[in-house]
Amino acid sequence: LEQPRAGFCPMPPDRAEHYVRQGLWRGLTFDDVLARVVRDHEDRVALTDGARSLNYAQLWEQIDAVAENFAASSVRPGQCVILHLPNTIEFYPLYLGLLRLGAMPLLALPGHRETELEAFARSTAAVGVVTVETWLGVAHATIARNVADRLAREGRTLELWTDPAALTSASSGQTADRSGWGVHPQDAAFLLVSGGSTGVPKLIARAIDPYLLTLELSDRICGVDDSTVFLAALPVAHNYANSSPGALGVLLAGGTVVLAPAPSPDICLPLIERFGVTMVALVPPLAMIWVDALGDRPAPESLRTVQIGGAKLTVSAAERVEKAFPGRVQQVFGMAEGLVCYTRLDDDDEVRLGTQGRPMCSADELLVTDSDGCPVPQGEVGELRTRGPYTISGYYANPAATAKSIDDRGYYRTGDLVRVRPDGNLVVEGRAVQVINRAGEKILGEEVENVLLELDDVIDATVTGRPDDLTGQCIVAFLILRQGSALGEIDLRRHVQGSGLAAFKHPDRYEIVSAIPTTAVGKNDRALLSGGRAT
Ligand code: J2J
Repeated sequence: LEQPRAGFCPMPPDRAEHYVRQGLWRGLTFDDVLARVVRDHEDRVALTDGARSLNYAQLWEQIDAVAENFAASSVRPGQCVILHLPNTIEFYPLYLGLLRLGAMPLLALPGHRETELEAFARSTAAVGVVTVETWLGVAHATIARNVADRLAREGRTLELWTDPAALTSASSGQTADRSGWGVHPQDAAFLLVSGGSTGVPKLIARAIDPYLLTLELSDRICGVDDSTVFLAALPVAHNYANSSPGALGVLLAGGTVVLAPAPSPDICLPLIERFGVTMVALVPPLAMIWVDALGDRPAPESLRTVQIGGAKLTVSAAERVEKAFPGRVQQVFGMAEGLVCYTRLDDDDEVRLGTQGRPMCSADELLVTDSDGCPVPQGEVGELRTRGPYTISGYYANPAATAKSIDDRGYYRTGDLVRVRPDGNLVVEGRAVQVINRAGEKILGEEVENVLLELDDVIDATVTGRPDDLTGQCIVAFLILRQGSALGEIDLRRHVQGSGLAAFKHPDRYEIVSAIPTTAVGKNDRALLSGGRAT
């Protein structure tokens, strides 16, 4: 890829024009919006990790330093830089600084490992990776270093920046001519990782016009303003914690973002008390862990909104969360590809606890179809397809995935099975495509199977999700071994650990079996193995 932005699938021109005419796409940059916030709230804390804080004036300066420092190290507008970062205080200066320059940041998840990073670097022709030396005991820099070494053997350079703070420190000079900086508001600005359905995650390019729309609508629907204090418990590199409304939505409204190093209640509950956090975004299993950890203790009084999304929340779980916290539960059904649905803060209890809400924008178009794409009768379960002012028209540099996921009318096939109630609220009923959803992390069984099948003794492998109280679904590997094989669970674990596969994709359990049930066409029957209903 000589021109990394060429992998972007733009909105068809007639629809783009329509969204501009409707005033949904406004041609602004994040900087335009942030500049206003900085003017009004210079001294207000924008970001804190508990130890260090940045006020809005400092945030603005650091964004500039990042843009200058990357320009000085010859990163050019249009080139991709991978951000492989946990919730550090440098995350937003780096992300927004690369955008100011017009370079294309790729938001890799902290849980990604060599397999993912290498694939990302290859498909984007990334020029470098920003990472940290270590985080919570994991040698992150080694991951990027190993990828860089492998690419180097092919004569490709992947630069490593392992000290984020050095990149946010003031640069020596100011570029006199910034005329080539920035990106057209309808062109690819940054890359997200799909939660969806192929082996190595697909990449999603997002443009500023549509993304700003999601942030502004999310802020309005979630009541975010300059008094909001948001706890980022989940990785902000994920679309949910970044944009629904997430840390970025809160920053663009002049609120305060508290970055948690890990989502556990022993870390997060004290941060909520200390900073008077008003809003938090969780995935269902995490919400249950928090509820358990609270026990009979009262939850922090400041918490007004507890968002839950990323995976299905059962009604009983929703009731338990609502009882444990003083604030209200808000369900969020979203995807990095675009569409986000919310229950509204003033919906009655039955809607808030029993549905996944409704689209955030009146221009979102939804279809519920059978497998041929024909609409099912109103109220029945079918596959959700959607298009609209902030849903992608295709995956990044991946025509095969685009052909599979975008139908001939431009609708994105979500792979989710839903029904739409007469009041317009959606209920998610399952997946049309089998993806394991472990605590909100999406794993395709085939990817893990391929790793297990590298072992000579493994004849067949099927990896599925199985219902689990803690994680929603745990990952179970069913294996058929060669006769007389002495391979045991320890060997399998060691192999997976050494494979470079992200840790969150490692099976929780291994079951050695003599046969794997198959479907009518002879494929291993994942649905049956997962103990779930066939989809
Ligand atoms: C059931 N399934 C859900 C929900 C997502 C906001 C919130 C979440 C994401 C996200 C996001 C669900 N109930 N409430 O990007 O901005 C499953 C669906 C969906 C897939 C998308 C956001 N909320 N899901 O989770 O790209 O299967 O985004 O298609 O990681 O998660 O995953 P992802």
